[in-house]
Amino acid sequence: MATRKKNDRPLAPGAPASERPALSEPARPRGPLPPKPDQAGPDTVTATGVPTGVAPEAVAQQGKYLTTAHGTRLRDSDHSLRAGARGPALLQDHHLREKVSHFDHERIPERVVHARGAAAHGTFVANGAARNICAARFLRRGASTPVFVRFSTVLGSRGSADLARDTRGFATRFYTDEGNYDLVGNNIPVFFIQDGIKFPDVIHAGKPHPDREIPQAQSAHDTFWDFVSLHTEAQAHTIWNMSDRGLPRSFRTMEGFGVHTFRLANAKGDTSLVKFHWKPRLGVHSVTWEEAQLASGADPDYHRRDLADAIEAGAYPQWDLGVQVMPDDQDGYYEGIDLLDPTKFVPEEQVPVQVIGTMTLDRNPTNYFAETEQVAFNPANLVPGIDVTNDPLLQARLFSYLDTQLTRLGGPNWNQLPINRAHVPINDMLRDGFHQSAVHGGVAPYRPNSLDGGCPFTAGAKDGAFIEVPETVAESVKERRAPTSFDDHFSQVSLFYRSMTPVEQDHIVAAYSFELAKCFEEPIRVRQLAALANVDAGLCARVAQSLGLDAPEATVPPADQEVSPALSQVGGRWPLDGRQVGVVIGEDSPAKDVSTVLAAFDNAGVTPLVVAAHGGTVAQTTVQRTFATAASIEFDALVVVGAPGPAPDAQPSVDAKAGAAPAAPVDPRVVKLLQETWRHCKAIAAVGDPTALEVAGVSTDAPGVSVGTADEVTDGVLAGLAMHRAWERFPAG
Ligand code: HDD
Repeated sequence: MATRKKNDRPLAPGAPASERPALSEPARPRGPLPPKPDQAGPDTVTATGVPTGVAPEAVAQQGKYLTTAHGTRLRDSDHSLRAGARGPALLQDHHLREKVSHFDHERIPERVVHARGAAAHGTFVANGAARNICAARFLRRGASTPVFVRFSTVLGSRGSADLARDTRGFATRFYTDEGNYDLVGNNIPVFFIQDGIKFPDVIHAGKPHPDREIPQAQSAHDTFWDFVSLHTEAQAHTIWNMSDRGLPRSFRTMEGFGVHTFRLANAKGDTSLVKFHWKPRLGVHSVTWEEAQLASGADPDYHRRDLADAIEAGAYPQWDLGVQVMPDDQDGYYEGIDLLDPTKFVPEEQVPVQVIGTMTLDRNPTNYFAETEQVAFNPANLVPGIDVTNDPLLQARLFSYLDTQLTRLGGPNWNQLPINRAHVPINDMLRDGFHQSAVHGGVAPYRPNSLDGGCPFTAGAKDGAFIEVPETVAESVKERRAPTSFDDHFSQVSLFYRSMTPVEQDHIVAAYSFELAKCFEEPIRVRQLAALANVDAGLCARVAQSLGLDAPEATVPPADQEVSPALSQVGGRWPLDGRQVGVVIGEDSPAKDVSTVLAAFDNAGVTPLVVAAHGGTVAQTTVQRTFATAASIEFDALVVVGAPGPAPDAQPSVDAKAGAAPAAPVDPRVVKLLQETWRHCKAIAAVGDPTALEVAGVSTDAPGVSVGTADEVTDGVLAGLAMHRAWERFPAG
């Protein structure tokens, strides 16, 4: 609180100038103001677990007695107040009105894009490698910073399926000791458009058709392909969506990208241009299109469940944060690549990614709405040392994210919500507005002032102020125009396709063929084929053949024939943390074999899920999935121990007596599990009896298939899991 000084007394009207107090502002800041109530929320911990000092029993729903929203204890919350047990409800019933009225207003507008998401808390630890290029304190060696990360799909509504073919959002908030820094990226390093003014266009085209509001959460429809075939700069992003990147196996196995080029400044003010990368320690893996479709029905929460389960199981996902560093000569080009064009990436072979720290996600949110839904990221949340560039897509984002929260979170005070609150003192001069939960002290929320002792003061560079990097603005003509370097819409799309392995190229061909076949209008298919002709003649010919159309000729000169192997996600051996294996058993499966298999997977950090004909105990083992509830999509590999046997309820058919075929030797649901696992190129094994595999048509000498003792097959399965898939089997009939 400001203390009034003697000469602060109000003047009588018309007092002579000589009697007026000195006009100058206070010149030195006084000590810090006491914390405001908005810096100590009503919850016991802040969003990232920092204790606020409030007793835990004060948390809603944790206390002993049920109360109204105003704290009065309630005797009954199950019956409304009525005029007699069979009479009408009374308007007097405050609790009925409060309970129903609050419920009526429980929903807020979903995000206009990225509505469906899942999130987790964690920590980022810097390794200090960025010390020469960036002054941000959270990048100093050993600095440990709380983070909150939200992953999302882009197009679908909040209740849509996780495994839609789509881009995934990868938004990270660092609660640094210099304020919040938000890196709001995607799992794809390029974007659909070059200028933010086109964002409403691409999103309107991708969202369901406005008349019937179908299809949900997907790009396989006319308006999307109409737009991207006309607006060919979108081809750069589209091919990534048509690749395996559009169908991640897990949020834990996705790369993340800051997309734009950012400008870093070190303590001396030297600057460099960087691209941010998140590299998953588990590798980059995807599912097949058939699995994605199955998952959308069997488990629409596939990714959300996987993230929460892995964290709960202690398999904490980790990503290394890396940067590609380019010199900042302020013209924004690097060896012919326009760094201000967000449809372009910098091949890792050209500029390697240097790791500057590691993020570990180790805590699930306590409450989805309070944290995952109410978190509001903003690319404009920057800290000293990290600045934006003139990328016209980024420039529009600097406006959009703050603006959208006014509607979504109902007013200008969303930054006071626990999940959005910075972990540093807030001394702004923003006041009032809907849902103001701060009780501001002081009388002078304006600058300059003398009544609050001039506070708060502005800071200088030494006090940790954010100071924009001084940049010469080269062109000063006010115009609506893109630089000519933005005209190249195809060379990196070709590079991407050429850099894929044959199986990845097959997936891309299949994806374009599927999506375009879903378009009703033939001119749209023909126009998209014309774009593909400029990407790769072979790709275009294969998609054209699938659609039954002619392949057009390219209209731009062919790109050079370089490749970037780093773009492919096939190959390598990866950690197994949090992987799941289905272990199918029957009444006659040897209990010793079952326990050997389960122990081997447990020891390797893989989660075995026992599948049997019925729940309870089978072969002395607790069953986790029955043939009715098991779905192949939740297993990264499948092991059959012994003979799972025929369907338990299989009765000899009426015709059996007349010599018809007896009941199938293997339950058809097990056959289906095996056939899907086979088609999806996952590891398969049989301990002892290979009958089930043979009935399912699984070739026992194919890559990724093992038959043998319990020890032999678990070794084979673990090796198969480490390679993710036996793609040699693709396409498996
Ligand atoms: Fe955006 C949300 C990522 C371009 C406008 N965006 C949003 C989210 C992510 C991205 C991950 C979800 C954040 C969360 O989990 O809450 N957006 C991107 C990337 C882009 C991009 C990587 C390009 C490189 N976005 C972009 C443009 C605009 C927007 C050009 C507008 C001009 N984005 C929004 C938004 C959203 C959003 C409408 C919806 C909800 C929100 O912001 O908070 O303002």
